[in-house]
Amino acid sequence: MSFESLCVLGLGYIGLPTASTFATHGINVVGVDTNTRIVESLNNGHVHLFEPGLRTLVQAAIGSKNLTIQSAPQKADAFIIAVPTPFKEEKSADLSYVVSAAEAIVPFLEKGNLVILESTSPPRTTVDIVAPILEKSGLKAGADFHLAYSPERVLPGQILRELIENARVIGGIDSESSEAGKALYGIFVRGEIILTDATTAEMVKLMENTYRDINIAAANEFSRLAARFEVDIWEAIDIANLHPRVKILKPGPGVGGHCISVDPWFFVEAAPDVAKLIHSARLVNDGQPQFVVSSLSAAAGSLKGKRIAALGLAYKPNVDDLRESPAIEVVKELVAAGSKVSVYEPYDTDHAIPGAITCTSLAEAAKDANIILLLVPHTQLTAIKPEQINNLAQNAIIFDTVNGWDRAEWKQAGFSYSRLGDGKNR
Ligand code: SAJ
Repeated sequence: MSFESLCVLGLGYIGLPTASTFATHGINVVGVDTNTRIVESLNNGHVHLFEPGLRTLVQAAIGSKNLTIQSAPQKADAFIIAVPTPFKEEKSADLSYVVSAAEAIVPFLEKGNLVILESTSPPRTTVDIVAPILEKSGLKAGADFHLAYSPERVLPGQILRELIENARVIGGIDSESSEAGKALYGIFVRGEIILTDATTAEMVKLMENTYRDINIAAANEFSRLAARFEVDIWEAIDIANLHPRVKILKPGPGVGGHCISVDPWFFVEAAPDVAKLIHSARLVNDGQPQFVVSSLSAAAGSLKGKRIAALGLAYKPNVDDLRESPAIEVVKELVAAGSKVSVYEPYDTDHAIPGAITCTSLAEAAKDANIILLLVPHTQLTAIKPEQINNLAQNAIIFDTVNGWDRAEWKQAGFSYSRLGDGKNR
């Protein structure tokens, strides 16, 4: 099967790089987003997301005339659905974007087309939800058009490389659909392409992120135990990881982002009687901002009225993505505790948190602070030296939630320095 045209629905962190990569590999791509602001800004050459290399890639794709951006789909050989699947307040999956995208394809669907769902979805979404919607076209899934689930597995910050190099899972609703998916992604994927069925592919995606969530929860729980038993968790992890079969991840203020903090809930929602470990891990990670605040108050005394410079808001280092960020939860808790919080996020100096002051520089945030709180180990934040803070907030207490700074260096400069999960060096 060969493809000349493609329609990608959803131009976020996955859809936009995917559409652009297909376009730079010679496919005629229409990128679709229902948000007209995104459509306009892309058409004006402005990329609304920060991901290393993405701007250059998008500009090359648009410049080649192989990528056009519009707000509605059109006829194509293949369609990729890459819209978000957020979760609702009660932690159930919100499939409304997937449903709308599938409905938007219906008028354009033709015999022989391929439809791929990439959005992370609860098990059986492709078969039980997407197939029936597409069949409203009068065509039969499998018999008349191909349908497959193919999860994205790329790491934000390394999306462009991983999109091409990572192994790709393609789960068709039948073997012809899997083969069609392989022919499509084979255009640029250099990693292994593994074929399976749609529900297995959905489950694989959720298992990968759930596995990581559980492992981070273990690290976070260890950090709480270390604080209790006067052990330095960072030292203990380094030693434990010398064991050839142990690889403990890093504790921190919690798990954020739109993937790992969300996907495990899809299992919990779908099978609460079974997914008990998964549920507990979620609760541990979601409780970590609270642990940061109680550890900080153990180190610095009452937080009421204290001026705190909170450094970093993104969900992880060196990205501009603030979705589900535990750093934001920490700031909210501090505001609720009566602290005067000044926030500096170098990748997004506009983001406002009610009750906190948004700052555009380190100097603005740290000036006369009682506490300097490192929440995200962005390279430019871990590069901060004690001398810089010395000039701004000489007697500040340093609290490092991510082991981003060198304890000895700060101690030597005369600062009181504490680290999350370090019960030994208080
Ligand atoms: N984190 C820790 N400790 C660690 C590692 C991470 O606290 O040792 C935190 C991070 O700070 C962040 C969160 O976990 O808040 C998640 O970060 P991450 O780098 O582990 O993962 P994501 O969410 O950026 O990307 C994940 C990846 N999945 C896996 O590694 C199994 C990526 O490959 C997926 O494509 C992506 O989810 C997705 O879109 O599903």
